[in-house]
Amino acid sequence: MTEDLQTLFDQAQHITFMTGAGVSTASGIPDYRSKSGLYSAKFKGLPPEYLLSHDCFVEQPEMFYDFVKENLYFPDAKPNVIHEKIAALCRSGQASLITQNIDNLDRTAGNDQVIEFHGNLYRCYCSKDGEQVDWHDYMKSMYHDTDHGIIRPDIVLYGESISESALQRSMAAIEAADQLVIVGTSFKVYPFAGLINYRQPNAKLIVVNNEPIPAGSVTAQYTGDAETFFADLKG
Ligand code: CNA
Repeated sequence: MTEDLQTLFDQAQHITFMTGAGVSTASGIPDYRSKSGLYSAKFKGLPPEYLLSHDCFVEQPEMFYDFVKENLYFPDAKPNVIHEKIAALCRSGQASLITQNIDNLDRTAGNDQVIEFHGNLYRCYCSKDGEQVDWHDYMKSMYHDTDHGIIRPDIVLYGESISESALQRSMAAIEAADQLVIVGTSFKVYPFAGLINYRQPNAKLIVVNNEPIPAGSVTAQYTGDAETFFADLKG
C-alpha cells in the first residue's frame, strides 16, 4: 500500500465501505464477472442472469433451486482479513459497511451492523406464507413442509427491488461519511453503484480493486489484490 492511502485512512472521521464479491474471493467464493467467475459459464444453456431472476424463480422454480443450491452456497467459507478489519472498524464506530454480498461472511466476522444491500443467502423464507425457514432445510428441499410453498433465500433477484429499509440505511451511511472506500466490486450493478452520488460534496472516494471500475473521478486508488491491501492496512 502507498503511504498516501494509509494517510487518507488515518485522517478519515467516518469511512463508509462499499463492498462486492471481490472481498470474498480470498475466502474461496467465486465472484461473478472475473474471467473465472460464475458468469463465464452457462448452465444447461442458460445465462446466470436469467437463473438468478424473479422470472426464473416464478416460471422454473426447480431450475432456480438447482442453480442456487449448487453454485451460490459455500457454508464452509471463513471470513478473511478484509471482512475482519472492516468489522473491527464498524464495531468501533469509525466505519459503516454496505455490501452487495449475500454470503454472510461480514456477520460471521462479527459485523452485525452490516447493510446487506442484496440480502443474505442464509436467511430463507417460504414464498407462500412468509415464514422463516432454516437454510439447512432449504438445502434438503425447496418445498416448505407445512404448506408446500416454495422456499427462497432472502436475496434480491434480477427484476426485484431493493428493500426500502436497505435503501434508507445505505443513504444515511453514505451521507454520514467523509470517506467512501469501494472494495472488490466491478461497480456495474445499480442502484448500488448510484449510491455514491449521494456522498457529501467533499467526501473522499477511494477504490481498492484488481481492475479499474467506473466510479468516476476518485481521490486515490489501489489496483491489486484487496486481501494484500487490507493485510497491510494499519489501525
Ligand atoms: P463482480 O461483478 O463479480 O465483480 C467483482 C470485482 O472484484 C471484479 O472487478 C474483480 O476483478 C474484483 N476482484 C475479485 N477478486 C478480487 C481480489 N482478490 N482483490 C481485488 N479485486 C478483486 O461482483 P460485484 O459484487 O461487483 O457484483 C454484484 C453482485 C455480485 C451482487 O448482486 C452480489 O450478490 C453478487 N455476488 C456475491 C457474492 C458473494 O456474496 N460472495 C459472490 C458472487 C457474486
